[in-house]
Amino acid sequence: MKLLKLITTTLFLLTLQANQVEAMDHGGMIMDEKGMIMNDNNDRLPSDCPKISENVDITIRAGQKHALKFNGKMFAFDKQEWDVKPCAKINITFINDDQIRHQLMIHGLPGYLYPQGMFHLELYGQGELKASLIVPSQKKTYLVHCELPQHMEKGMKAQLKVAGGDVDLPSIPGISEPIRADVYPVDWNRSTVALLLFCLLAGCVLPIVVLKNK
Ligand SMILES: [Cu+2]
Repeated sequence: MKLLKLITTTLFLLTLQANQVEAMDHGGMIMDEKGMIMNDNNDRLPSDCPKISENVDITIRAGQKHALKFNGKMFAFDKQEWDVKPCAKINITFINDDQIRHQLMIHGLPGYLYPQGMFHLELYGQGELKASLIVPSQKKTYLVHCELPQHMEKGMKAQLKVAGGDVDLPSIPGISEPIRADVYPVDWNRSTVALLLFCLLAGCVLPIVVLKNK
């Protein structure tokens, strides 16, 4: 009896471990403890594409260090624009250089291939994911972004163009102007003017005092 119990427990534990290691695959979504891939497409052609026109390997890095070149931005991808041929297959390697969660989402794809028109990679911290998509033949610009709160507003926005794209999307760092630029209004009242004059005066006088005392 004891032996039977031991065998059953061992089998149960082994099954549990196997389930934890194996990534979960729910329809178009593959998920494990490091990240998630949604709507990976290696071979299903868009209805307007007789065949794949080209294979493009693209590495996209995400992280705070990529935003350093853009004033006022905090997060970014290492590139803000990609251009591929109609019916291209894009093999994406997504690398997160940060310790925080980032996503790579591409929107506006045909819904019969990509549910909700979306291709989605996500890493909960530093790491790497690989997945592919095949784009239709239409000359179009697709939004690429990270949808975590404030990440797109803080710079994690880019565009994927097919055949040169049909438009430049707004607020792409280094590429296009925002629809509404950030404004930092100053309330010019007596005290702010007085404070400004005081700072100017202090800035002029202090160096003289310091130099004289040397
Ligand atoms: Cu992000």
